[in-house]
This record gives sequence, structure tokens and C-alpha cells, in this order.
Amino acid sequence: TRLILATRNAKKITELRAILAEAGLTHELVGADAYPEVPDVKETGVTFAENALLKAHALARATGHPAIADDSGLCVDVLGGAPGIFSARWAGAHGDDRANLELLLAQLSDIDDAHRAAHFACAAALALPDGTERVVEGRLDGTLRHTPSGTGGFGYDPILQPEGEARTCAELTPDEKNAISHRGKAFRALVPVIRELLG
Ligand code: ITT
Ligand code: NA
Repeated sequence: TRLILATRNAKKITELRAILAEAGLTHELVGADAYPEVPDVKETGVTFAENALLKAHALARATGHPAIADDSGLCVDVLGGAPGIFSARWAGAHGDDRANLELLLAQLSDIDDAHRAAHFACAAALALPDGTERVVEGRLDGTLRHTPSGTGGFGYDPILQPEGEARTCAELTPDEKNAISHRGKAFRALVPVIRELLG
């Protein structure tokens, strides 16, 4: 069965392919870029789960194939959970990882190490063309560094140091990140659901 990855974020697609292959999923995975005629859906939801479902339904409806979507972000305790669902456009332009990270560090410049708790969150959604939907979530807890470190991953990875880890997410290997990440947890939980609904 063909399964559409309802995302245009190339770094996410790379991680998702590795996570789903490792979990033994054998479906043909096709990125949203294979359907350039399908317009991007407006992420009007107020939760990661709502936005993931919006993205999955839009691709499933438009392509006639089941679709899975990721909505994810960084939630900072001292900012009341921000940037949260606004993580991709925190500094204004959508997907400007460097500007987003630098703005966040500036906003946290007065916050000491004891108050820099944060977590990555991911909602993983599956939608079928007939409207059937499922959504599951995963998170990765940690603390935020004062300066970026590492070149792996994407987004806020250079400043998030997972609990019990001395390195940032950007200093982990791809396999190490996927093993503990919000995205790894959410999509590993989605695999049995995909198997149940699609075989
Ligand atoms: P799609 O909507 O096409 O999937 P997007 O990049 O716009 O792509 P989101 O709306 O889910 O995706 O925003 C995700 C943002 O959250 C991303 O730009 C990063 O800033 C941050 N983020 C999510 N997962 C992350 C991770 O594993 N490591 C670091 N930052 C992450
Ligand atoms: Na989003």
C-alpha cells in the first residue's frame, strides 16, 4: 500500500523514513512533494494533534491514499509552553530554523539553568480517504543550553539537551536521536495502528 507522508519538511521525512523502516513498516512511502498540485493546508488547529490531523486528512482526501502527518514543536516551561505549535515560525518566516533558535535564546537569556526545562512534542496522525483518523503523541524532555552545539538534526536540536544526556540532540547520531525522540516515540506508536487499519 502507498502511504503519503503529509509533510514538506525534508529533515522530518528523513527521520520518518528511518523510524518507520526500523519499525518494520514495508509500505511505499511517498512525500507530499510528489503531489505539488495539492495546496498546503492551513494549520489552524490549536494543538499538535489537531494540526497533524488537518495535514493528514488534506493529503488523504486529495490523493485517495492513506496519509500520515507529523506536527511537532518545542515547548518551554518558563514561556508557558511556547513556542509550541508556533515553533516553525517563531521568528516570523516559516521554517527559518536559525532565526527561530536565535530569537528563543535571546528570550531566555536571563533564565538560569534551573529554569530551562523544555520538551519536544510530536503528534503523529493517520488519515484514510474515507475519513477514518487516528492520532498518537510522543515527547522528549530536556533542558535548553545557552548556546547552540552540534550540526545534526534540525530546528531547535542544537539547544535541547535530553534528560540524562550530556550532548544536545544535534550532537546525537540520527539513530540515537530517533531512539529517544518525540517523533520516534509517536511514530513507533502509530505503526501498530497503521498495520491494524491498512494491513
Ligand atoms: P510540515 O508542516 O510540512 O510537516 P513544518 O516544518 O512546517 O513541516 P511543523 O509545523 O510541525 O512542521 O513545525 C515543526 C517545527 O518544530 C520545526 O520547524 C522545528 O522548529 C521544531 N521541531 C520539530 N521537531 C523537531 C526536532 O526533532 N528537532 C528540533 N526541532 C524540531
Ligand atoms: Na505546525
